[in-house]
Amino acid sequence: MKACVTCLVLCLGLAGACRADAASPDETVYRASRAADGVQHVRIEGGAYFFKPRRVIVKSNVPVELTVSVGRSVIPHSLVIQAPEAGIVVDEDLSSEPKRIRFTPTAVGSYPFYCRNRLLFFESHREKGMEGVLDVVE
Ligand SMILES: [Cu+2]
Repeated sequence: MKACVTCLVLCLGLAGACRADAASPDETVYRASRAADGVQHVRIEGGAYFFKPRRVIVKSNVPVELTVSVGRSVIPHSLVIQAPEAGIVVDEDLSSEPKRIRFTPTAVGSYPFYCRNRLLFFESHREKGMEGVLDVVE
């Protein structure tokens, strides 16, 4: 009986680890589509130290509206996308109040988005995992 309990705990632990490694696609990837208003609406939530989803796929030459917020916390966060070649330059401080950010991607490619914040000499939030990828597709 004891062996079974140990085994069960071990199995659950392994399952949990697997899930954390390869979270369900729905949570990590968001493929935007054009809404009735002609805009691709994307919701991104952030926190210490993540963005969800981590990968966002949008169509080129269709307006995008990101609605970005972070959980209530004393740690300040931001969202940066530096892709002027694709018409995307974002550098915004975030709060629990959702912030709307609009742009129209003009070039296909994979562009990183991340939090630029860092506390003193510690790792940046980006290094701690607060980053993701914006994929602009045809
Ligand atoms: Cu941050």
